Amino acid sequence: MVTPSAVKSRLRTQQIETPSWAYGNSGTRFKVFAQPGVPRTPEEKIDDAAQVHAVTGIAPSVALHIPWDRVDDYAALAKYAEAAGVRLGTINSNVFQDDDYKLGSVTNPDPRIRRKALAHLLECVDIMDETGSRDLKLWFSDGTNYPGQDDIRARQDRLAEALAAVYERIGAHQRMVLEYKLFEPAFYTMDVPDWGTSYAHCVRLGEKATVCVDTGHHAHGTNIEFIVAFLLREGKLGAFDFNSRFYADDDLMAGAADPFGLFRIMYEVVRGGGFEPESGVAFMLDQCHNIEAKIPAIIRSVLNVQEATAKALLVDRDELAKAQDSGDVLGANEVLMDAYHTDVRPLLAELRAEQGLDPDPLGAYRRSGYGERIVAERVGGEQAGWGA
Ligand code: PSV
Ligand code: MN
Ligand code: MN
Repeated sequence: MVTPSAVKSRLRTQQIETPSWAYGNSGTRFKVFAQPGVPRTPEEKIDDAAQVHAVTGIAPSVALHIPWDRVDDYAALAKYAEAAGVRLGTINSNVFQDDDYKLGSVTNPDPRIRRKALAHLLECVDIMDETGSRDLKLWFSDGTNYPGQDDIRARQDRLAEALAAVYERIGAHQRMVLEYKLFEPAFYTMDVPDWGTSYAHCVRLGEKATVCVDTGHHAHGTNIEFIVAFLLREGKLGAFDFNSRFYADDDLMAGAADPFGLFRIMYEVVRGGGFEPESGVAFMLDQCHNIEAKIPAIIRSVLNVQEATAKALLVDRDELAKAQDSGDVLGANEVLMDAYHTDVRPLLAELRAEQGLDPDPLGAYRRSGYGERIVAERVGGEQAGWGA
């Protein structure tokens, strides 16, 4: 029997990192829709992230993307974040936006471009030293578009070489998390297309290298919770990039398209010990809000992850094990579905009240007037955002 107070006490430890780029303007390759009031600087993105934390209580850190969040003094930026009530989290490297990277970054056939990409990754580790960040997130857009375009094996060798150089550089308390993606921008081969490729590289590198599961980066029908269970069992699940998708890498609000899928993932996280703070699994959002208001959408996403987690924690694992061990197929399924069908919103409202938060985070944000204030104040200047 799982008690509501046991669920609440575990939920008190939850932390979900929000991505700086989700606060800025974004769009698709067809159009970027500018919204009034979006941040013009990394500091303003941090201010927005602090609002999300203030009303949810579970989003205490913000991930940076370099060079989108380039500043002269990262230690000062870390202090700024602290004063705003959040901290700087994962550093996301970006070796996909320069013209030089047309044929790849660390796997490019041209050694000059490989050196340039590696230098960027190493610079990201320097930045981590200044911000105090634990994790370096590596995502490579590298791949090929046509059969025969480049040597698939040679590209793996180049990738391994770059990863080893970064691994060598990271400190004892730092980690690298290697993200994979099935396709896009490359459409024939991606050099890190799936969890298996990421896992194999991470195993070779050592214990400071783990896999990042971005929920939008799989083929249709992929059982993501199986991947989660497997990686946790191997001690190789490092991080999540949560978002929701219908078709490809849609980057919609986590839990929007398939809340049941998010629940199934969170159940395996809980089951495999990934929800224990010592597990080191980082829970991050990686989203873009193209047509909806950004800060409320990020609040909604954080709450969706929290709701899925509450339901996962509600699963009566003793009852489940009994049903599983006795081969009671329908009974076992019912235990899981009972938890999923529970309306956890009253429990979460109660938890927030106990924590001195408004039970209704979205309402609290709307009533704060912050949204109107940033529209009035943030006029002029370049709007920082995806690709800025
Ligand atoms: C790539 O699609 C990705 O998921 C990676 O995490 C990038 O860092 C992020 O999106 C932003 O482009
Ligand atoms: Mn991602
Ligand atoms: Mn993505």
